[in-house]
Amino acid sequence: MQEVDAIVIGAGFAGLRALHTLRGQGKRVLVLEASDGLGGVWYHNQYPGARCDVESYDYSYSFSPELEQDWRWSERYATQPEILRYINHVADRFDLRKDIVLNARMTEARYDEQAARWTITAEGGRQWSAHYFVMCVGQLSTTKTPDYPGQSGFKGRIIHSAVWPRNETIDFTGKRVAIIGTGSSGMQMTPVIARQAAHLTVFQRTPNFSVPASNAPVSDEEDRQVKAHYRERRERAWNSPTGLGFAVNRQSALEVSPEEREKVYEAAWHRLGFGFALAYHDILINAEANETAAEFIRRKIASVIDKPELREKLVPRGHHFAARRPSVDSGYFQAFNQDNVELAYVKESPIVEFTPEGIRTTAKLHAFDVIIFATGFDAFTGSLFKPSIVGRSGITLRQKWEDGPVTQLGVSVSDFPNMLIVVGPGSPSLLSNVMVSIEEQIDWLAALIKTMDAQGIVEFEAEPEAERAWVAHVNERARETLYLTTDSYYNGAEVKGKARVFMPYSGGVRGYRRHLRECAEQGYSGFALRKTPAARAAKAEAPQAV
Ligand code: N01
Repeated sequence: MQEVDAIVIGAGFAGLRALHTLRGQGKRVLVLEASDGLGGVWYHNQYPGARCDVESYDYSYSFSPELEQDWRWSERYATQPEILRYINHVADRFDLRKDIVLNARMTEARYDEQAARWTITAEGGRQWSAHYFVMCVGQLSTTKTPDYPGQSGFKGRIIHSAVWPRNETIDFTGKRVAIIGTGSSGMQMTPVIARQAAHLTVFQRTPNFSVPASNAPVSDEEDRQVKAHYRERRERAWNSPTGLGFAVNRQSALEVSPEEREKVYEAAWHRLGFGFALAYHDILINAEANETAAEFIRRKIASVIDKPELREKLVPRGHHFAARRPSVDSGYFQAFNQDNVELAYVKESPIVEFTPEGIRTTAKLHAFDVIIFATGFDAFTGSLFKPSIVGRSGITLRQKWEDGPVTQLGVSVSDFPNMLIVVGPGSPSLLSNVMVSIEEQIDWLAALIKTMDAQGIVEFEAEPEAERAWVAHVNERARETLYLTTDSYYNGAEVKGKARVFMPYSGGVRGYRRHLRECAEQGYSGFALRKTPAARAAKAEAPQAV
């Protein structure tokens, strides 16, 4: 069995950063990646129209000023192929590939309490032993696919947006296509496929809020400007609520005149994308303030939809703006003005079954050649529960989190020493520019490991009392927001039977950063740091049999 200092699971943005950083500290690191390529979600989500909804300059690594200066983003919001090129460039530039094992799906991680080491097993039985175990598996990588009666009998092709066929260009020309789901994936795909397909039917269950991307090519002058002030931009992102690089309006939406508000919203609509939710500081915490934004967006959406009967169905109602993840689109609503695009509103006419020809709803039979599930993910915990992660005394992570995730600072779990979860539950993760959160947590882990090395510590472990306090804090911050007012993947509603708890930390990137810093400054408060593994110490102290 190969022995290393750290095993990292997943070769997406987080895994590559963990490898580079820990290796830079002299550690022997190995990344195990289940698939045959680098990039994580950006490798798998190759659906037409896939692009990031955080600006390219912010959705990129900050650890290397040379990389920042050399890489030239071509668009404000990078497409999936461009992001994948960036990831591969980073892998080559920092010579990461030699420490990445592809096609190695971890099936089990088991903690050896006496040795304070993890044994990692991959499919096929290959094993590794590591002192540190770092889970970088993403929050949106375990797909969710409905199972309708007759589904397997459909004669055409079924594809999930997040497991898009690679090495194949799917041509929708002349095809009758269905998209089920209107989250970010469905909304991004719709206008692109609508331009190709003979007929496109979008199955909508919940109309989603969306703000236009206002995407554009990056000019040389813009590129020069950003690069001349990149540090300041990063500082702004690190000290912002969500890790986006623009200043946040500290005013309340309710303390300004309707005319002034309209002006602010109008400007945000054309420029901020996802950041529209920060046009006023109380949009996410005050229902009345939120309604001013929601009403503006509804008006904007309605204004681009030609058919009045469609307008009624597509305009989002019934939940607060951004209480569920809104989308950032490029012509989603306008696509419904095309004659070849149809809306099937499944709340009015539910899907009854799949037939060999297509989908039968309570209203009619729709015939299709291709059906695309854009139905999302088992978020946050899906990929953490897939393998068996076995901690102290044989307890699995799934058992430990039966009633919902419990963490210290969103990075560590008691009974699972020397394990770190990157951008998992209890951290800003999906409520932040995830790149900021990834780098933050990995730098924090790297500093912890440095301290451990310097002090001869072999085992770190979250303290249960600190975990209880952190979970209480996460819940308290969530209660201050509007996130709990509706069902979403933020609170476990996306999968039947899943623990219904609020998953991410809504206290903001800046606030979270302060917690991590204070923890380190206080000698890693809330963590036990041990020079002898707890189990070995307990054994030594136990009375000897005579
Ligand atoms: O998934 P989702 P996604 N019948 O869970 C519907 C990130 N992302 O892949 O809302 C009919 O958001 C479901 O309906 P409802 C981003 O964080 C980022 O689109 O549950 N419909 C919903 O409409 C995003 O939030 C980018 O009622 C069914 C949709 O499927 C996250 O990934 C791009 C159904 C699922 O929406 C997930 O996005 C893409 C059923 N049985 C994704 N089951 C960018 O950076 C589910 N639905 C731009």
